[in-house]
Amino acid sequence: MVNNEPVVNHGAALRAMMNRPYLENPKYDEQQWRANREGAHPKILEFEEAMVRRMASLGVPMFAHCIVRTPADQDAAYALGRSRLRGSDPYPHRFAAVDLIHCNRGWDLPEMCWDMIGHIGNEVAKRLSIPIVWGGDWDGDGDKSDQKLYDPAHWELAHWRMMEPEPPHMYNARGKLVRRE
Ligand SMILES: [Ca+2]
Ligand SMILES: [Zn+2]
Repeated sequence: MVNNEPVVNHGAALRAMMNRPYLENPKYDEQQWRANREGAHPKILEFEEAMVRRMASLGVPMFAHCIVRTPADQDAAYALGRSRLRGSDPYPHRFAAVDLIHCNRGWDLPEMCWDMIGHIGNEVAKRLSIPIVWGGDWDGDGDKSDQKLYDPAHWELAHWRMMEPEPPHMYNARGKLVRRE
């Protein structure tokens, strides 16, 4: 059996991402509520919340840069070349995906850091029993050379293509499910 687990220097990766004082900065809190959560699937929000909290416990400030994109947002992302999908296509950020980035460095992290984030995210998802797909290794086989797109900030519910977006009125401003009909 071949061990495809990537070799990650967690100490160096962690040091490159840590910024404990920033976790107390009001800007950190402000960043947490920037993304549009309206209509997001509760499982992606549960994952996002747990992941941000887990990274903060390690001293690493992260936030959800993007959760829900409306069809118009998706068309804009397509026009800017940020996505290959149009608003009329099925697309994961309709309700089932999150882009998690570093609060100070955004996407600008070395690959060893993304590897560590990927590893921790998969652990968090497993603990919550949420089947998740990471954009740093889409098929989850530990091999990053077998994919066309490397998008390590991106996480999506594994079976979103078989799910329906929930009506937005069932959610409060923080994206929490408030009632079911
Ligand atoms: Ca792979
Ligand atoms: Zn994404």
